[in-house]
Amino acid sequence: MGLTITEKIIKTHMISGQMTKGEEIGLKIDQTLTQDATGTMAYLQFEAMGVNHVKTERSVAYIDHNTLQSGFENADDHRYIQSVANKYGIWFSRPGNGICHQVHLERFGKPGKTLIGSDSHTPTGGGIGMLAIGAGGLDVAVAMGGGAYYITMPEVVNIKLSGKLSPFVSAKDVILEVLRILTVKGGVGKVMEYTGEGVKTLSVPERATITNMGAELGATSSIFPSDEKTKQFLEAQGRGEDYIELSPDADAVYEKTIEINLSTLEPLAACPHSPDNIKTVEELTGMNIDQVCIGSCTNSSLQDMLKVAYILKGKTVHEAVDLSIAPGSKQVYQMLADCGALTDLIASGARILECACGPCIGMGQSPCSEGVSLRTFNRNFEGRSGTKNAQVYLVSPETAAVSAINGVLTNPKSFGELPKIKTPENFLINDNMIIKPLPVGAESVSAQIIRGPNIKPFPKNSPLSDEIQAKVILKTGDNITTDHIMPAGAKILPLRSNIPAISEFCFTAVDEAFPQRAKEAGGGIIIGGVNYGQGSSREHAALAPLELGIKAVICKSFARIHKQNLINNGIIPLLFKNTEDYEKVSQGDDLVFENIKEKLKSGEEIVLKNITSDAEIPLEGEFSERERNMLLAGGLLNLTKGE
Ligand code: MIC
Ligand code: SF4
Repeated sequence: MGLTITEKIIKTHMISGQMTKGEEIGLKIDQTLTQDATGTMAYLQFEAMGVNHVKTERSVAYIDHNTLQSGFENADDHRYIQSVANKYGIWFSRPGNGICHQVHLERFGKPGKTLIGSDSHTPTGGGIGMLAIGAGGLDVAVAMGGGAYYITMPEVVNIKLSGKLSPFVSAKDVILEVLRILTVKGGVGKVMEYTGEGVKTLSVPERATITNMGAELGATSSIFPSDEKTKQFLEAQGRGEDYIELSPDADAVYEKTIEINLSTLEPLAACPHSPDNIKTVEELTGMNIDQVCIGSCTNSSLQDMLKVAYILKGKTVHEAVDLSIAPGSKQVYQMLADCGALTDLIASGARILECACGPCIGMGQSPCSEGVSLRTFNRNFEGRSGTKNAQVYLVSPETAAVSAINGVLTNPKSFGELPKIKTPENFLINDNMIIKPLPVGAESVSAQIIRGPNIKPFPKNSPLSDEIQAKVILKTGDNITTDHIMPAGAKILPLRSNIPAISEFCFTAVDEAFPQRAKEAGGGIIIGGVNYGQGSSREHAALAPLELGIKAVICKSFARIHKQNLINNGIIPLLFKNTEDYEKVSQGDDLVFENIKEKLKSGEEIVLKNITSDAEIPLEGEFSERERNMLLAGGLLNLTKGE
């Protein structure tokens, strides 16, 4: 039987398990990446593992999220990460060099390799034919130490592209169409593999826009073949030797096939507050807008920026609109300057931001009250922009730029002509902002780690007790995101390496009193609905609840990375066996799990007793043996250290 691209990469990297759908498999990881908002924790955990040098082919630490330095905290974190990187063999991409996924694609990504990153948009690397997966910081730390990364053998979905995008319709519209079809839950447990004649019409950066936002489907990853276009891109990046050809076998078997004809797509928008709430731009045309933001790891390539510059050339941003633009990397920024396109952006009145995540993670540019913001980003969760009642629409760079001039949401097709912007023959290569680490040796062993006062040890769990008795501290609805659990933004992000301090903000987006209530009760249990923990990979959404004494989360279904983060930290993620039993538990109820330790060990059914209502509720735990052992030990670090 023929293999898909995903299966081919898995096959050459599998350390344990069977390639049978639903089985746990262990993968050898070739490359890792971290960013600064999750990196400090990942490196503190790496240090705790006592390994003296990374064992991967390439590990890179990026500084791109916490770049607003309104106090010492973020700058201290950057110093800490730089010193760890230097000592342990990790390449360091300095602040100003760009967004991790964009830079990784340009300078390090290699077809056929595995990459895990402590950021949910790591699958951007699938645009260049890598099997790239978002993971928790602890998983990345383990992979840096040479350990396997475990996933459930995914189902592979074939997204077969035909035709060719019309002018003003872009890669962003392709992934918005996929989100319309599959929704934010549609990718769970799956890898989206793009095939078909239409693939050849898309450049690597366009492919990367699509694989990037595959994260919003809840997918394990998304991947494109490695072909002539990949070769051209790598050659233009001066890395022709990294090219290998990679395509599915002619008789590869897919779980299902979704056909999309690129020629028939129209400009689309994801409406508030979910990336799958899709309408055509035409339907929304004429809507007043207050702000436009262009950039983020989804849409900040040179190609995207050149299209925007072409549209803005000789125009002025509408007086009702505030436009900001953040190029994705120093390479993109400098090339825009060299060809004069930056002048067009500046002249139009756009506010040029540094090459970083910026507004995407609420680091500045929060919209006005009830403001309508068009963003080329990938997430429009409520409050993520920093303004709770803002209305964020996700659109393509073309739609964003044309609308910024008109002051209302506009179908970009009305603009007129747009020349086809090709990948340049040679990108400008200057890696002067990437620091090579010390080679392993006496110097690296004695190198000092710089730890500022904001860097506090991470919370540690203890081995599981025989019985858990606790209160329901919070009951939530469906689709709770990690932005709800652990909000980001300029005020909270500087506390990413200080768990006691950041936990004061845990769940405050949903319920201001949560941290206090949890502390007063000495911890407790959370009840959730469907797709609990979707969105970001932030481990803080498990570490802060751990700090507040949360023992278990019971819900209807979990998002993949968050479930893993809970297990890694010894918080038990359980499912209602019958989803209607969700109704039998209320906030404030007293619950007990008798013999939980024995039951987890033996795999016997876990029954929850609701003391308050006297109900008995059967639960399910979907765990591999390795995961059971982690939960019994109180988390992955305890298990690794044999505690
Ligand atoms: C995000 O887009 O939400 C982030 C910030 O990049 C996160 C990581 C984080 O919370 O630090 C992600 O997507 O994993
Ligand atoms: Fe940064 Fe936004 Fe991309 Fe997350 S989604 S990595 S915050 S640009």
